Amino acid sequence: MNASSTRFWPVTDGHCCAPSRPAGGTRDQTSSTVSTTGDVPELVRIPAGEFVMGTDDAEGYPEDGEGPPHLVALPAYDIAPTTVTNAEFARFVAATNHVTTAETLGSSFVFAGLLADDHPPTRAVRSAPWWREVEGACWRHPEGPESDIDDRSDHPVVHVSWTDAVAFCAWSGTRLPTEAEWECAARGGIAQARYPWGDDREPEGRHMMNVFQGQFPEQNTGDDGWIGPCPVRSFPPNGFGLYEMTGNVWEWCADWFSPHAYALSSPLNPQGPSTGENRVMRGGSYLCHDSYCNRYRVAARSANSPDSSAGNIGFRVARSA
Ligand SMILES: [Cu+2]
Repeated sequence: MNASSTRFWPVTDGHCCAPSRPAGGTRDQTSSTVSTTGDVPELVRIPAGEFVMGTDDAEGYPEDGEGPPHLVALPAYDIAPTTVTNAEFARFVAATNHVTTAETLGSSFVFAGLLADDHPPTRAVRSAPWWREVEGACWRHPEGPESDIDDRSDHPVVHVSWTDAVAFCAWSGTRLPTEAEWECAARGGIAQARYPWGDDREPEGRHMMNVFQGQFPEQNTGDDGWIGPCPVRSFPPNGFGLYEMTGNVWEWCADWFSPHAYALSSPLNPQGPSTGENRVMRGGSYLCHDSYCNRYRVAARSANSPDSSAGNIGFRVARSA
């Protein structure tokens, strides 16, 4: 990272490993004008049942409202095995001419370590200066206008807002998973484990997800094989056959976020708070690091304003069975 190219941007704030746009604006906007005849990705059926949601893990963040563990019952639902890829999102845009929030606003947030050394000066997020506001960054140009996704068709689409994700869902006849559906899916049928595969982050020294190794944020050793996002299906699936439920990119969920959500929620198919400022994001990203933010656990929670976008936020779709 080049400190001399940093100007601090006081308007916004950094949350966890992802920066936020101020709440407001198109906050409640959902797209209702697109058709529902799009390509529906092949989804995985999660049978009706109960699971224990949340954790009191000592490594967790109680202030995020990760606990207490509580029993939740869900009807059967379907969920995508991977996050939506650039190829899938491109088909949606070709069919609908959807313009993303980042394209409308003219910028999005890029991790400084992924910018070319000769990238022009960028504004940094004050509380998280490794995030740079890059003009022209969007899903087609993840590191700004000079970059492209020509060799990233199987990568997660990124720089998509919650609003963009909901528009994709409407087109494809799907919806975002609720936070409870997401966590049930991420657990892969294993009760109260820390990760989708168990409690050991690197069983027998094997990397099971794309997160940050090294000295955050200066030096990513890429021991897991990746510095930035990786193609979907790069790591083994969980017990439900779902890929990259943790690491790689944050995933938007349907719910409004509240740290008190679990105390107020129904044990039967909870839908989250009825209102709020930020939407839930789950799963962590390639920037999560145990020294700074270990939100790559299945119970970890984060949130962002519905207009926010960054190079580490994507989504996967779901559907009621
Ligand atoms: Cu994080």
